[in-house]
Amino acid sequence: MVTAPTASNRIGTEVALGMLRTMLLIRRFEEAMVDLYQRNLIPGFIHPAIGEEAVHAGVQAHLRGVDHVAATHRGHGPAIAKGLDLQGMMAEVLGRRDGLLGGRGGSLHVGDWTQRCLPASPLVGGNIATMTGVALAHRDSGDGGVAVAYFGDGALNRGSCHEAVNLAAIWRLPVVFAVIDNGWAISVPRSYATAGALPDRARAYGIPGEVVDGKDVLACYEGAGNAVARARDGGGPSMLFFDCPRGYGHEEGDAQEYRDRAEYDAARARDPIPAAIATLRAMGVLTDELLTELRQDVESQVSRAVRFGMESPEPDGAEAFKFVRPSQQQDINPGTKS
Ligand SMILES: Cc1ncc(C[n+]2csc(CCOP(=O)(O)OP(=O)(O)O)c2C)c(N)n1
Repeated sequence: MVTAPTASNRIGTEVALGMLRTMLLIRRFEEAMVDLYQRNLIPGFIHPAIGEEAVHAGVQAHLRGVDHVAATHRGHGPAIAKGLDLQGMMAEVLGRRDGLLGGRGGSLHVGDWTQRCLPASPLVGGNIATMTGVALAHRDSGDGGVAVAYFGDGALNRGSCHEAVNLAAIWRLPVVFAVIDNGWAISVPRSYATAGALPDRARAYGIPGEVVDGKDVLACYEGAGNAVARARDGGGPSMLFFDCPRGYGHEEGDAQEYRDRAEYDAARARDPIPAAIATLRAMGVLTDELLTELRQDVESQVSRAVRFGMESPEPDGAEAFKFVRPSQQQDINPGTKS
């Protein structure tokens, strides 16, 4: 008798639990960051991606060390799923000297070149063409690597997005364009700014374009599996459209007065973490004890990161311009010039 594959034998316990761990880590890191921000301890802006954890956990479960990811202004999820150092990340968000970029980049540029997670791009859509270039480098070096570019539905409307996806398609580059369709670009609803159905964008380039439930980690895992394998095997790019309604403001502190309460509540109710927990329980791979253990481990990692970040010194003012412009690597006192 042939039995239909169940979620547990399609995915495997280790991968399933790994994805849950990633989701919990992203969520706790961002909750801790929001708390620090509300206490005025974080300079600048933060753009949490609470509710988008399943996308990064599902996509990045397929990645290998050689692969690259690039994030948007909501960059903590991809960075954590890539395994970046949590303490260095938290220190960076706090603008401290031990941050991954010496505290110069903050939340909006979080990343680590050495881990192949490009510093996030606060220029909307700024990473799309970059990742087409990274994919070209992977193809030419023959290292078997894949590039994943995350961006929002708003970024789809940048002209540079068209150019980059078109090039990736005609050159069959190993890149996955992962569109997180949260329905909004700050206060502009997608229906206002984006014509047509999203998968038609992919069809126009002759590449696969699949809509995936971005709140369902197994759906994200399976959707991304095909796209990553296709890229790795020389089949060229794909576009995935993760349906992921935004249950939060654009940035922390956004009062969302432009938004209908019922729509917000409905988006918020679709929380991928309880959904993943229920699925893993149904698969028989998650017990109460295991969940408690996972949560405790995540809690202690995030608390350690917060403590490390808070104890890290402020950056040295004399070093502030290092890396800003090549000529200023030596010139650490630009105020003396006209
Ligand atoms: C080139 C550019 N234009 C405008 C902005 C201002 N801006 C910041 S975020 C944002 C909306 C982005 O929406 P989307 O790409 O859907 O991502 P989301 O914030 O929804 O995750 C805009 C317009 C910017 N940062 N860069």
